[in-house]
Amino acid sequence: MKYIPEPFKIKTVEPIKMTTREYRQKAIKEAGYNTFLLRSEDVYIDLLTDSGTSAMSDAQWAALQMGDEAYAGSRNFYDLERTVQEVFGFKYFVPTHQGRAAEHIMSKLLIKTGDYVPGNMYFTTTRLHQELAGGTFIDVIVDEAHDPYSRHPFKGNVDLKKMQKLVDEVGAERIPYISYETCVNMAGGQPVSIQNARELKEFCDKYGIKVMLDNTRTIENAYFIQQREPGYKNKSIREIVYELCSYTDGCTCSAKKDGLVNIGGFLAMNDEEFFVQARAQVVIYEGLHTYGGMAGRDMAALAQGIRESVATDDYIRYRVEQTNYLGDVLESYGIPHVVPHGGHAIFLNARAFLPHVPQEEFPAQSLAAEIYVETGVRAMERGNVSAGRDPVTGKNRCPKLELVRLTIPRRVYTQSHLDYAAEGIAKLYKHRDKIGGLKFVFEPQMLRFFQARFEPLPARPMKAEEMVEEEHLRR
Ligand code: P61
Repeated sequence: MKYIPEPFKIKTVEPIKMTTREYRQKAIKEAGYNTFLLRSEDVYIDLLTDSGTSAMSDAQWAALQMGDEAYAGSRNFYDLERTVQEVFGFKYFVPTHQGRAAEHIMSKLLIKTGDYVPGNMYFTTTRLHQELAGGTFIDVIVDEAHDPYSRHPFKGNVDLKKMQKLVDEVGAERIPYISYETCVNMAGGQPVSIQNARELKEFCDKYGIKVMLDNTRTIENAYFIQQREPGYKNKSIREIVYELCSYTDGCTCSAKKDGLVNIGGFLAMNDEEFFVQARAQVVIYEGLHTYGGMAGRDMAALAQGIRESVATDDYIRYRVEQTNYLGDVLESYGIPHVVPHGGHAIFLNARAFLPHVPQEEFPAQSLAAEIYVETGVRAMERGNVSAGRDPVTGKNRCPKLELVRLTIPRRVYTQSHLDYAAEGIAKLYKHRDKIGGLKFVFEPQMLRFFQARFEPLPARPMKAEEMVEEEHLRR
């Protein structure tokens, strides 16, 4: 079968509003050309994020009713703790309200001023917490990750030569841990391989460096391992997830993605001392250590969500293949995007879509705004705006990847929604030469992409050689 049909049927529906182009032009202007600032009501198909946007199952809604809302010692805490231990294999569990809260606590506890924290590409909130704790992030992902057209099957992998270079330059004692992300978000949702995880763990053990997993999309990553890595075809997703985690010392997790819930997160680890310290921090920033910012019912829904996502392989196969479907339709229209297709999203290559808009004029930001005006679909910039400024030089970081992310919420949209989105983008592609760049009119200092405001710049004509260069890029 070419595309995997939904392993569920629909029990509740939520109406969504279709709007006119004129309406959307006004809405995006009011939002300062930033899709984060649009009202959800004004969006037809919301592909901003897969974070907290999943449709919960009937069993999860039932679990919500079973929330034990005790301040201390909620039975849902113990159930969630046991589920995390069983599925991911870590000894200790500390709940938080979402992923960045876990990152905050981990960074505060493990990083000292002047430390270096390597990672397989930056993530916005992860790097910010490392910097706020006095650390410097170092990118150690394989070079292929920065090339939108490299077909490497595991573009999320860490390059051990880059790790060795960092150890030689700064000394292992200044590297408390590596932040190891599964299905690397900023690279296009690209997986790591089990072999890479195993080798990384061996390397790090030699130097006393911890491997801390960003466990946000490990279940999606396990599907790619099952499909692509020799020896894993007959292993279940659950077995692969467990094995992958066994090559790490602990994790942070935004449970709003793979966990199939609208809110939640956690830290987990094997080291008892780190656990005791994390529990001490959680009561300062989040809440008591048996709820960490979640209601009892949230913990109940999350425990059920984690169990469901690994109970059989059907759900995750459908999930990742639905993303792949959107990529294939865009491919059939010749729309430039990151390959291989990632797990949670398709990432348009804004450099190739708008070769006439220089990176200082934020082509991906502009493209996301134009996609909204053309189609009512909301996407997210993942380029120069998201990367922010270097804290030392104050210059824009200008990443190699200048992308627009079309993110698929879990179990929410149908194939026809995705067809509609792709068709609209293909229509826009035909008159892309009319699209200009943007300039900042309001630029927050940290995580600027969330609240920044822009104004449009006039479109510069597209030169023949830019078209040619773009063709070259696509090959
Ligand atoms: C997302 F534009 N992701 O992808 P929290 N690690 C990883 C994540 O993907 C992640 C977090 C940690 C979001 C939400 C979001 O620049 C942005 O539960 C791999 O969101 O706190 C979140 O987890 C943080 C969107 C976050 C952004 C930061 O859409």
